[in-house]
Amino acid sequence: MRILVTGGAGFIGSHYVRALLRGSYTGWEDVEVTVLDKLTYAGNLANLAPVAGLPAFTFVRGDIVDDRILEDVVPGHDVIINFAAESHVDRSIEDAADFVTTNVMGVQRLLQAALRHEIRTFLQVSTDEVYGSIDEGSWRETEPLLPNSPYSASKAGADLLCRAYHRTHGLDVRITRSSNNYGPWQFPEKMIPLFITNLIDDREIPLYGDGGNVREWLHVDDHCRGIQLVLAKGAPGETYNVGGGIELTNVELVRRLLDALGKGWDRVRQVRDRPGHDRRYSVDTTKIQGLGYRPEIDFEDGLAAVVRWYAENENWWRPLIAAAHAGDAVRPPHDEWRSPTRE
Ligand code: NAD
Ligand code: TDX
Repeated sequence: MRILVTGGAGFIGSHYVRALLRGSYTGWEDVEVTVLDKLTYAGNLANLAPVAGLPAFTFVRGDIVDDRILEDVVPGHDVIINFAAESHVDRSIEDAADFVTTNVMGVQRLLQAALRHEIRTFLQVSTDEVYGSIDEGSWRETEPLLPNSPYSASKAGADLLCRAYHRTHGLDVRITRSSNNYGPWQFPEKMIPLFITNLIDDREIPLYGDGGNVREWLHVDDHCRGIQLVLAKGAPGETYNVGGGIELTNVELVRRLLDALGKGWDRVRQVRDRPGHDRRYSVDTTKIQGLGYRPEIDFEDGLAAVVRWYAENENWWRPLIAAAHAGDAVRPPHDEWRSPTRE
């Protein structure tokens, strides 16, 4: 079986590829994997170093929007798993153009190529953010899509295109909508790795608004296991939520990170809120549980391991931070949100 993993040099895609090629998924030990990745600021070949020398692995640098690349790469694969995306909400608030290009147009080009080359199954990795924000209860997959950020709007657009390619053309498209992921190799712009790396350096951590926003945290390994389950046992045209079950306010999470790193609340700088900041995400996972899914990594253990990973792998993240400070490929989020609202 030949699997094309787009966006496989990023945080979640590279985790999936490493797990797959390590033989973690029963029945899928004999696969060949191609990673197609543009290597944006978030894509990093170091994430794939553990599998780079394997005969079953091929890397191609390229853009999912580029039809010529897709014509070269897609034929001969049985499955496409699309992780490729612009993924950071703050960047989408600064300028959403790349989000629309990659997350909407790129997915359409990929779906069209999948159709042309008779790909057996196309799995789109989506997000719980497409549902919007929910004060109480949890979303089923049948809830309407009410995205609030340009990022989530672009992901919702992709989900709708996936649905349309299934309904119109009969393409076997499956969608997973996961809650917030955490784990090693996550680019230090997302909350958990940004805060851990800042705290290691004894820098302040910027907490948006009142810190009462709630996120549901899922270890990346559990997310990838959910994706694999949907590939192996899911049904064409269906969407599956993938959740972790642990909901925390940002303040509660910050307290855990401060404790883990032996720091006090004086490291927290409360800054202006993210515009359009979703208050709470929560997914109902009854449907994927029907396929046998349950998260395996306890949040406390998982978070402690992630803190250790960043402490032990400074050679991975320091160059990324240095590039950010040099104003290179990585731009910090909008300055205004970082200006202190409380001293
Ligand atoms: P990431 O930003 O770490 O990685 C994205 C990868 O896609 C990078 O390797 C990048 O180089 C590549 N890429 C970007 N544009 C491309 C293009 N035009 N062509 C080819 N490659 C391109 O993101 P991530 O956190 O690993 O997220 C992966 C997927 O999972 C995304 O689709 C995201 O929307 C979704 N998701 C993420 C989370 C989360 O908490 N991180 C939660 C739910 C869903
Ligand atoms: O500096 C920060 N300060 C802060 O208070 C950052 C970066 C974030 N936050 C808050 C905003 C959110 O309430 O922390 C929470 C988590 O923020 P992010 O890590 O930016 O994640 P989020 O916006 O929830 O989106 C993430 O989960 C769903 C991923 O980035 C998406 O790709 C995924 O789809």
